[in-house]
Amino acid sequence: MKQPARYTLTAALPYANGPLHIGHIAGAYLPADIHARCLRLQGKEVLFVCGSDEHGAAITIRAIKEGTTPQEIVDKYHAMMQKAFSDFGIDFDIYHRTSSQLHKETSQAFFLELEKNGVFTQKEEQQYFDPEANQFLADRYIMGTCPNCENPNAYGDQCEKCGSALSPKELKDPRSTLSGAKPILKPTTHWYLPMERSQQWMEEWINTGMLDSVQQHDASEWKPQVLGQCNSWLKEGLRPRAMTRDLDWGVPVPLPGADGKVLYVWLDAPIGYISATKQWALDQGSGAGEWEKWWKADDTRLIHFIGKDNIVFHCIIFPMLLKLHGGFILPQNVPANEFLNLEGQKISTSRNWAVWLHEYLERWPNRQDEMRYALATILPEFKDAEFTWKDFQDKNNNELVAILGNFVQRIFVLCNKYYDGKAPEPGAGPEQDVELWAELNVIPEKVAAENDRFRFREALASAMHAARIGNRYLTETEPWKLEKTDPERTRTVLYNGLRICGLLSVVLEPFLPHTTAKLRAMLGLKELVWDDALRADLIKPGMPLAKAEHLFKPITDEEIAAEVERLHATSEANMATANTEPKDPVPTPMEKALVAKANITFEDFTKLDLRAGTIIAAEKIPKADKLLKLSIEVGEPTPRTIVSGIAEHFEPEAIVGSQVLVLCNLDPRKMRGVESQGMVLMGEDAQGKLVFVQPRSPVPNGSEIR
Ligand code: B3M
Ligand code: ZN
Repeated sequence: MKQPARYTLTAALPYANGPLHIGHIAGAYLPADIHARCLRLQGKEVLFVCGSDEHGAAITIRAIKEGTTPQEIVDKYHAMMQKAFSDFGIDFDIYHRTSSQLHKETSQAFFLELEKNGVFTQKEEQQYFDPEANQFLADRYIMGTCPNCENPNAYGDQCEKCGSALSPKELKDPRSTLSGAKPILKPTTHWYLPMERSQQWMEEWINTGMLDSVQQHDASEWKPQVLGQCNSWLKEGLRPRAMTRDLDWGVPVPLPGADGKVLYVWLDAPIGYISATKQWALDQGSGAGEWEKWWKADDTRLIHFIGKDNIVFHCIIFPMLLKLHGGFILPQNVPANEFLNLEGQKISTSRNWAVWLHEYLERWPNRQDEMRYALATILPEFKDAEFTWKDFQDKNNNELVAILGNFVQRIFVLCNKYYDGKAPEPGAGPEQDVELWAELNVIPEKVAAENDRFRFREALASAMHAARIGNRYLTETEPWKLEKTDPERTRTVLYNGLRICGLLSVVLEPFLPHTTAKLRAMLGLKELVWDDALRADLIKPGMPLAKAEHLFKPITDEEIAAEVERLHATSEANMATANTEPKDPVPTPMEKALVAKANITFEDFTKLDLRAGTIIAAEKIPKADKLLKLSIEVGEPTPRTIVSGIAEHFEPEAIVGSQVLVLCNLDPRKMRGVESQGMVLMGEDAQGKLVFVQPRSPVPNGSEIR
C-alpha cells in the first residue's frame, strides 16, 4: 500500500428532515472530527467533507407531516444542522447540500457515465401506486402488516419492530402513507444495478483488500462488525437493486423517457461527498481539476465515518458504483460505529427520546467540550454504548474538573503567586525528572497511533493520562511546601508543570478544541502543531501567563436531575399526542443487556462448544466464599472440573445430580489453584438469585446444544 499523501474524510450526510441528536454525533461526526483534527495537527493534508442529504422519502414524508414543501423542510433543517455542527466545533472543510445545482450536475454526470459503461439493466415491474395521490409508492411511502411479526406499522422496506428487511409486496394489508388509500399495482420501468455481477471482486476486495491485483487496504484494520455485516450481505448473494425511483423530489434521471423519475437516494447521496469536494475546490479558487486528487489519486486515503445502519451502502454499493464508473479510488476504511442508547432506551426521534444537539448548546452555552468529552469516552466503537446524564456529570466532575482543570489551575495559581505571573526559569539538574519525561514523551506518539487505528476512546484516555501524571507529580513534589525550603527545585517543578500544560494543549486538541484554545491563550501560545507538544523550549522562562482560571466547573445534582426530568417530560408529552408512527419498543433491563452487544455471525455462534452435562460432585473451595468446585459429566471419558462462582447461591450437596448446560471450549483458567475447564451457564431470577439453565426434560450428557 502506498504511503498516504492526503486524506479525504467523509462523515455521513445527515438527512435534512430533523435536528441532530447526540446519537448522530457519537456515531459519525465526533469520531470523524477527532480524526481530522489529529491528522491536521500532525501536518497531514486533510479534507473533511459533509453536507445535508436533502433527497429521498425521508424528506418528502416529513414535508407532508409538517404540512409544507420539501424545499422548506430542507432549507430549515440544513441551516439548523449546519449551525449546530459549527457551534459544537465539528470542523468540516465544507458542509454542502445535495439540493445544490452543482450536486445535481455531478450526480447526473455520474449516472450517465455508468449508463454509458453499460452498467445498468432496465426492468419493467409491477409496483404499488396510490390512485388518490396519483403517485408510485416507493419504500417508506407504503406501510402494512409485517409478514414476520404481524407489526401493523411495518414499512415497505423494513419492519422496525422485528428488524427484517422487506419489499413492499410482502406487506399484508398495504396502505399508502400519503393518503391512507389501498394501493394498486401498476407497471413501471427502472434502472437496476445488477450487483451480482460484482460479487466476486467485491468479496475479495473487502476481505483481502486486493483489487485488480493491487493491495488497497489491510482488511485486518477493518472493524470486525463492519466486515461481519458486509459478509452476511455477500453470503446471501448480491442481487439487482433499483437505482431510480418514481418521485418528484430528487435528482431527475437525465435520460429520455425517464420523466417523473429521480435517482435513488442512495445513489445520489454518496456522490454528495464528491460534489462537496468540488464546491470546496471552487470556494478555494483552485483550478477546476483540483478536486480530483482527493478522489482519484492512488496516494489519497479515503475514509468514510458512518453509523452501523449505513455500512452496506458505504462498503458495498458506493464502492461498486465508484469502480464501475472508473477512475475513482475506493475507501481505505469505513470505521462505522454502533449505536448510542440514552438512559436505558434506544434513542427515538418519534418518541422524542433524545438529547438534541441544538438544544444542548442552548441550555449549556459554551460547554461544548463537556459533551464532546462525555461522548468521546463512550463512543460505541465496537458495541452499542449508553449515554446517561449521570455519567455526563461524573465525567465532568471527576475527570475534567478534578483531573484536567485542577492540574492546570494549580500550576497557574502557583506561578502567579511565586513568579508574578511569569514562567519560571527551571533550576539546574536536567537529570531530575527523567522518569516523569520518560512517561510523558511517549504520549503524543500513542495518541497519534490510536487515532490512526480509529480507537478514539483509547486515544483520549492516553491524552488525559498526561494530566494524571501531572497531578501525581504535584502530589509527590508538593511545590506549595517546597517553595519554603528549595525555591530552585520549585521553579523546576512548576516549569515542568507548564510544559505539561503545553503538551495537554496539543494532545487534547482533537477532543476538546475549545478548552485547548483557552489553555493556549492562558499560556500565551499561538496555534500549535503536534510536534510542539514535546518541544523543550515551548515554554520560555519569563513569558507572561494569564491569571489562574477554572477550565471547567462542577455540574450539580440539580442540573442533572433537571435534564433527566426534561427528557422524561418531553418524551411523555410527545407520547400523549401519539400519532400512528411505530414506536421503538422500550427494552426491559434484560433486553438492554442484549442490545448492548454487537451482532455476531452464525459462524461465531458455531464456535461455541455447548453441551449438556450433569453435576456429579460439588465442594466448597477453602477460603473462597464464592467458588464451588464442580465435577461435571459432559459425555467424555472423565468428568470435567469446573470452578463456578455460585457458592453463595447453592449448597454443594443440593446440586449434585442437576443437569446443566456447559460451555466446554472456554480457555481453561486457574482459580485458587484449581484449573477450571469450562463454564456452567446461569440465569438470574427476578430476585437476582442465580439459577441453572437446564433442558426442559433430561437429555444425554454430552448432547450438543445448538
Ligand atoms: N442520509 C442516512 C442517514 O442519515 C443517509 C446517509 C447518507 S451518507 C451518503 O443515516
Ligand atoms: Zn416485523
